[in-house]
Amino acid sequence: MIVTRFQILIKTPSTSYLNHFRKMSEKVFVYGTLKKKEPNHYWLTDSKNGVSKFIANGQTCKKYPLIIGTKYNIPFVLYKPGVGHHVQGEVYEVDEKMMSNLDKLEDHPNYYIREIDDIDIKRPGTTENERIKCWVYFMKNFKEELLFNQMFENYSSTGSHGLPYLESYTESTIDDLNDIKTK
Ligand code: PCA
Repeated sequence: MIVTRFQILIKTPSTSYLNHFRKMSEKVFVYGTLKKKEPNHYWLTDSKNGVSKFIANGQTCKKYPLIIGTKYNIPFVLYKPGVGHHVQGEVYEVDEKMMSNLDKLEDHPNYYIREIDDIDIKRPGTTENERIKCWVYFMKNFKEELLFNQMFENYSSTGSHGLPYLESYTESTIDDLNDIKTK
């Protein structure tokens, strides 16, 4: 039997190669310490955690309160649509492994709750706006008093607010949860 170059080409993609693309299906919008130049960005770029690919800068379609809270100066988007600003952030495409490692970092679903929301993006090199669905880490069941905190549009740990993220923060304790959550 004669095997042509064409036959070799169409046979080439291995199953793992195809799976790689199939699994890069999750899009996540990050607005806090996971953004470029912020203290947890390394988590997204460490290949031990999985695969991630930057897609575009974006902003939430709805307004939300983005605040900095707790003694660790952690950024949260409070689940209170219509209050605050269209929060600025970055969209990444991630594989399942990275998604589950991000969930570990964010302690979903104990601390943050990951939900799908509408994000408006402009892909690099284009001028058109596009509305896409992305996962977002929200703070739900939060204490109402958090709404008195300053609300930001664009988070930076080193902003003029003077509330740098405390990197020694690793796991939320029950006390930390009680600081911000009602249940
Ligand atoms: N990390 C997640 C949620 C808040 C945070 O610090 C993020 O960057 O989107």
